[in-house]
Amino acid sequence: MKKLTLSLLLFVLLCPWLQAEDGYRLWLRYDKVQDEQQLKTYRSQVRELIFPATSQTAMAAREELKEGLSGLLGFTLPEKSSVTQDGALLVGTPTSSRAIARLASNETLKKLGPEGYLLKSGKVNGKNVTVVTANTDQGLLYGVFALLKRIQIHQSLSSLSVEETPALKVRVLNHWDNLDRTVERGYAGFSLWDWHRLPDYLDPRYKDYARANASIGINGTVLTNVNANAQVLTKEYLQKVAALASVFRPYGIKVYLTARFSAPIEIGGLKTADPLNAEVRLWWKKKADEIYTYIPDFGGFLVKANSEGQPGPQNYGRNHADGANMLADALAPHKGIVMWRAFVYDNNVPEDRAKQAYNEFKPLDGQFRENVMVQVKNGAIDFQPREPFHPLFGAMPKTPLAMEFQITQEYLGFATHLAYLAPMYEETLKSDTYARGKGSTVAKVIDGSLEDKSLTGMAGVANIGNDINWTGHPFGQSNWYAFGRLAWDPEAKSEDIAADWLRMTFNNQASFIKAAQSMMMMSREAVVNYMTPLGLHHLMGWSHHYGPGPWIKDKPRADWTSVYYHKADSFGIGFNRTSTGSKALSQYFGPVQEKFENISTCPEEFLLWFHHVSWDHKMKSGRTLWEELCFKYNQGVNQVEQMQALWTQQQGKVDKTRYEQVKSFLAIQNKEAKWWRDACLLYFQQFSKRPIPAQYPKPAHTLEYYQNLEFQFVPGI
Ligand code: BDP
Repeated sequence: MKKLTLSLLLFVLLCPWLQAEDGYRLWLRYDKVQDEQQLKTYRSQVRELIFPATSQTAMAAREELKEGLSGLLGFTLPEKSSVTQDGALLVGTPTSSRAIARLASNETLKKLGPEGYLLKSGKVNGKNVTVVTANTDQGLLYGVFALLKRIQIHQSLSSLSVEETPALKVRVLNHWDNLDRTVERGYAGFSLWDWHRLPDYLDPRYKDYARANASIGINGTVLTNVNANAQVLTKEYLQKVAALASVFRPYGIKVYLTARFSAPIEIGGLKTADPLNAEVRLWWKKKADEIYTYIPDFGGFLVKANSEGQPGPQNYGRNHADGANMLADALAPHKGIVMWRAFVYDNNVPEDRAKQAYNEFKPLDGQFRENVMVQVKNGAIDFQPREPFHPLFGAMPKTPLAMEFQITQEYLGFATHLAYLAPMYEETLKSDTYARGKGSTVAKVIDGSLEDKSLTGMAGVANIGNDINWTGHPFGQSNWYAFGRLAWDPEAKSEDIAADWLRMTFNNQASFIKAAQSMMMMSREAVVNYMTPLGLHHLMGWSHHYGPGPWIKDKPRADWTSVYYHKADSFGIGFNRTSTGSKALSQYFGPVQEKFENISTCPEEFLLWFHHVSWDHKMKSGRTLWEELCFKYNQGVNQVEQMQALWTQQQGKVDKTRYEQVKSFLAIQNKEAKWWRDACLLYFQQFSKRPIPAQYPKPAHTLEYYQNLEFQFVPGI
């Protein structure tokens, strides 16, 4: 018996995937390669390291590589100054290493640009070597992470010839973090930025945060909420920001701040913030100069103006270009940029909210300075579980447009629902705008290739907080990871990204990867189905956005209610945005317009987004619209049940801590999916006056019950 317990204990100790994992290490775990054969091969291919490093970035890369390799291969790699044997790993730029200068052709290096890298097998002094090279140390850092990843996911190191360059220039996280450490729409604890203890105390997490971002190619971070506080632009806070910037700098991560438009009044003592006023312009210029004395590589400003009560140029009768250009002029001497958000809509404008950003911005095309990007949300309404692509993409050929994705799951179940968002991002990126004929995808608009733009970018509203596992839900990490991968390569595939993330975050067992990957791939569609199927949108609870609230009406702003969007009545349901309705479709290019305008060609997943449809409308399945709605809501719940079944089969294949946590969260997701289904169907049934088909479970409670639920302390507000 004793022997058995001992061998069990040994077994557990030797199987890292069964040990406790708190998720802190994210996808950078670097545990020893489990497959003996694989390990042997890697050990024969990586036997010594030659990595001349002088810059902070190169030193950070070398440290990462040494730690990563010693974890993965289980021994400390000897460091040499030149190649002495087969299996040498040679890392450097052509300037730092002569051997590399000889190996990498000038042509290849030119293609790599300032951030790309090359992994190559070759020979130096007759010995087999693996080379990691780039034009800059930042490129080297990315190359080092790529090499480590290959080992983490058990890819071969033989006959390597991998060239990678990022498709987008600015790859940033947007933290909606407040100075009091609350996080707007953040569901993973408080802000990572410990403003009170900064600049003197540098939490080690800052470095791990930077490592994680660099590993996926993220090269910038906006530290503060778009609903901005001018305080962050004061000397006291700039010193704190500078301290964070100093931790991030070696990892190639620039710091950006949100600029409150009224800051000249609030902290500058001026009477106005009019962007055409000389004093105001001078104030911003001096402010920018001051910022750069603290942070010489400061990235620039992100601005939310004249939106949801935020101040902006329109307060002074000026337009968005006037506002953006004033800030751009202040930043230009320092090479800073402005990311000006297109998320604007006004309750007092008698126009479909979905049309307002386009109406506001399209006429300004060509009026922005060169260092301005207009940052457009994923979806003309607001980051819904499924939205058609924003009509601004393709509509402003003279202006660089950046994509803003939401990583935090404000509308997709907070940090308790498992929703892998890459398929949603991919769906949008692949959408064809037809701006320059067929093939003018959103990806091509934002990567600048469609209109030959050099300033390009993608922003992701972060889901990161101070929870031990960073994102609250262990699978929330995959969305952070996927965002970085897609910002680097907007053509990357969700499935591949999921598999890579799973391998690095959990393990390389084929059966586990297959099951967990299929669970991830179905998860976003499940959420769409149990929350807002068939093009429905904006049905969530009032203000906190938790749970269903299709009945929300009579609030101070109509465009914050649900009835504004679903328009359910005795005839049917859905928002008519065709030529007989709000005409929002006129904002899209011809072929897109035509496809959505015609109810028989409009994809059913967008049906109620664009059409007000009769309850008896025949769907492709042969069901009526009402029956289809019942089907979809139930399908969503069934998909969560499938996800639960898939996860239960993984018991013993992943560590107990994360296994149990995911299991519990899936149970919550199941409960809440049923809540969404029952509440929405009961509510819509009042209008359809049709029964819920007998094959589906009856709602657990009455409509009144759901309508009367109240929640006091919901996270993320
Ligand atoms: C909405 C959020 C709100 C944000 C706003 C924005 O509910 O908290 O401030 O977006 O993006 O979705 O500015």
